[in-house]
Amino acid sequence: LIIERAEIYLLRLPLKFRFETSFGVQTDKQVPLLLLHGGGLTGLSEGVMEALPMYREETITGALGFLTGAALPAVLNQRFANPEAVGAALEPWRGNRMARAMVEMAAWDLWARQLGLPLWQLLGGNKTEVEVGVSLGIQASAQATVESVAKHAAEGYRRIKLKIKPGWDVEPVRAVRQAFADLHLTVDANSAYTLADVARLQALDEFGLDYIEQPLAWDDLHDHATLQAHLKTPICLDESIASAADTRKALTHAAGRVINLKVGRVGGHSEARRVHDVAQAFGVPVWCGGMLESGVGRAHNIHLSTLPNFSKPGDTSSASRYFATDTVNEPLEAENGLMPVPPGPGIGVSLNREFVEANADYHQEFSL
Ligand code: OSB
Ligand code: MG
Repeated sequence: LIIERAEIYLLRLPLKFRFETSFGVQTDKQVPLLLLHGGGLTGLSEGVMEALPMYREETITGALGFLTGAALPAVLNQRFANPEAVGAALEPWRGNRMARAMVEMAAWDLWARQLGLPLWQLLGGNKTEVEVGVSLGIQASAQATVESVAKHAAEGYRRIKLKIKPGWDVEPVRAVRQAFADLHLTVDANSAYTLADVARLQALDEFGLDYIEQPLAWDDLHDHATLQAHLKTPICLDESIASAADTRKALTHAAGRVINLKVGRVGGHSEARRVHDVAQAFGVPVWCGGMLESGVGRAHNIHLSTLPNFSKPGDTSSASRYFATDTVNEPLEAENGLMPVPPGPGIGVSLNREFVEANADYHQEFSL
């Protein structure tokens, strides 16, 4: 595996919906793309870092500096045995897992394309379609929440996740549960609560939620363990899990009972597989989260979701929900809550170069 040349694109795509979370309101999505060229083929990846460090600490400008100043020079024009070795070349550097993931994931795609095999087979997956749910932003009222849930449940999504924040939690959950007694329902607080809110979070126990996602601080496994001991509902960790080591520590100390696994957050597919395996050893299910990715990131997520311990529906809902035009040519649409794995070599999708080129705020090419 030799990477001869790289390109970075940065685009801003308008979102079809207003996405409100405990962080604030989002109406568009900045999409960093990495192309790695080698042997006449191209591997693709998408970064999940955002403009500002709201979700975790990484930012797009920080990633551009790290990629151009350190990561890309370290991997260009060298011989690697496999994509895992590409990721290992970036291991000496602290943090920056989202930026490292861009390089590692594009290397996986390039390698799979060179071998002529779909990524899911190389990762060790065993499905040709994966179960998906949907993540719904905070709505203006309980009534509007119930209507949005009704629409998406009717589309066949296998689980509905509601974003919550202090002051907007029990009311929408009660309204949805009254309307849909049997729905697989979850909530995601994106770190908005503290241990002082334990009574409020215990009040959610009566609604039969599958899990409560990331109630407490992004960097605080200890407080999550304390909270889990006071809740009947399982805690699902998202922001707090950046590695397989974090997963081991979280599960050893019962800081949660479910893991939201995002390949971009943990540094790439190799580390994602290790997180998956650690969770499996603890008997803990994982599911594939999302970061409002365009088609490139979405295709990676779908391939990863074919591993056996992805035993709960993920957040990779239909691409057409998010964007009028996607970064890839192929539609990525779920039907009856099942997302087909894009067939063909690598991640199975091709870049919509014309659209990407026309919408790029930034484009840079690298070779040594
Ligand atoms: O916490 O899972 C999250 C989107 C952006 C940042 C964080 C999160 C999310 C989502 C949306 O919940 C998942 C998706 O539809 O891609
Ligand atoms: Mg989350």
